[in-house]
Amino acid sequence: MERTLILVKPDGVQRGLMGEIIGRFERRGLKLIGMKFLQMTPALAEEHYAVHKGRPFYDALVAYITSGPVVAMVWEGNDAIAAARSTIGATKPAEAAPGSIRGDFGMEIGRNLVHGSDSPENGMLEAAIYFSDDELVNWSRVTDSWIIE
Ligand code: IDP
Ligand code: MG
Repeated sequence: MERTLILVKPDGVQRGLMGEIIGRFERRGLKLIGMKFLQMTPALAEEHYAVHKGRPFYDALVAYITSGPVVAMVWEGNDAIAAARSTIGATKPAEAAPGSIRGDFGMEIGRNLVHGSDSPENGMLEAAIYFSDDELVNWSRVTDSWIIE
């Protein structure tokens, strides 16, 4: 089972799209195992986006992600990384497929609504930035046999 760390970024929260965005992962068939609503600190933003440090957009990215509260979630599933990233859509919303979150709600790369981990390894690492082991819930979903063959 892969895990992906998903954030509803501050624009998604401010625009009243939390339920809409969370519902898309839920309907897709990913299984939620952790969720919290939090204000990111600059230190947390730097840890999350360490890979982008030094890029020209880095300061704006940290300002964006700390500009208001976010929803942090861990979703689990076979191929959770790829499934979540296709539900999210391309990084540039103008190029994201209609039907994806960014393709349906976004216009600009600096306001692209959602984060999703880009590899199984980063899914585990990023989940651990936001959640301790005992904050992640191991539960059985009664619909599993209708979603997983
Ligand atoms: P991803 O979120 O689709 O995985 P990444 O390349 O990992 O995209 O970039 C992380 C985030 O940094 C993007 O979601 C976006 O918010 C921001 N970002 C990436 N490239 C640019 C850029 O060229 N200008 C402004 N913001 C950018
Ligand atoms: Mg990324």
